Amino acid sequence: MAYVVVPELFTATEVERLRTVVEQVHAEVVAAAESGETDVTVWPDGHRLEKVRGTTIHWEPGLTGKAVRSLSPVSQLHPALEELWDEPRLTGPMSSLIGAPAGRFVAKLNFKRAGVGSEFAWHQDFPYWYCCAGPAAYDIATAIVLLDDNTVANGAMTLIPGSPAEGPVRRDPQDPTGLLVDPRAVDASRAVVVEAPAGSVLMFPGLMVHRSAPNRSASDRRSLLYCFQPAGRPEFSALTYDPERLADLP
Ligand SMILES: O=C(O)CCC(=O)C(=O)O
Repeated sequence: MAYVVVPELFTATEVERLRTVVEQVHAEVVAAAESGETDVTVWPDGHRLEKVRGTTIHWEPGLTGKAVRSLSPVSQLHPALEELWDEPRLTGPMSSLIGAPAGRFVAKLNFKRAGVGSEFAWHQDFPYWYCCAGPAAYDIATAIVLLDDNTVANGAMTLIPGSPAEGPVRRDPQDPTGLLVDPRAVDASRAVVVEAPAGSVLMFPGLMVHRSAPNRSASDRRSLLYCFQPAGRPEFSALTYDPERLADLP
C-alpha cells in the first residue's frame, strides 16, 4: 500500500475538540518555555529545538517573533491525544499498512501557522527513524489527522506515490542535517498534492518521499502525526538518535 487518504474519518465535533486540545497544549508548553528552564539544541541547519515538559518544541526558523513549528513527542500532554493511540479508525488501517498489530512509535503535532508556517523540503521520514531504531525503521508508518482543511494555499502534503517501493532515496549532499532527499533524485512530475477536508486522515509508510509548501494562506493548517510500528518494539522516547547510522544509507 503506498498511501491512503480517508476523507473526514473524524467528525466535525471531534475535530473541533482536538483543535481546542492542541491549542491548550500549545499554550501550556509555550508558557513553560517562557518561564524558564529548557534545554536548547541548535541543529546543523540552524533550526532551534527546545525541550520542555517532556516534549521538544521545534521553533519556526528565521522569524523575528516566535512560532511553534512542531511539538514531539506530544500525546503524553493530554488524555485526548493519548486516546488516539487506541482509536480503531487509526489502528485498523495502520495494522494493515505495517502488516502487524499497530503499536506506538511517536506522536507529533505540527502547526503550520497562517502566513509563517514554513516549508518541509523533500524527505523520507525513514533516515531519521533509522538513526533511532536501525532497520526496525522499515516498519514505521504515519497516520496524519488533518485538523484543518488542507489546500495548495496552506501547504498541503505533496507525495511521490510509488516511492516507498524504491527504498531509501539518495540524500542531499548539501543538507547539513544529512536527512533530506536530494531534490535531483525526485521526479516532481509524479507528485500528488493531497488536498482534503479537516477530519481526513492521510496514511503512508516511512519510505514515502514527501514535502509540503509554506502556508501562505490566512488560516492555520494544524496536524497530528501518529507514527505506528509493530506492537512491542521500543518507542522513540526509549531510543537514542545516532547520526552515524546515516553512513549505512544512500
Ligand atoms: O506537516 C507537514 O506539512 C509536513 C510534515 C512532515 O513531513 C514531517 O513532519 O515529517
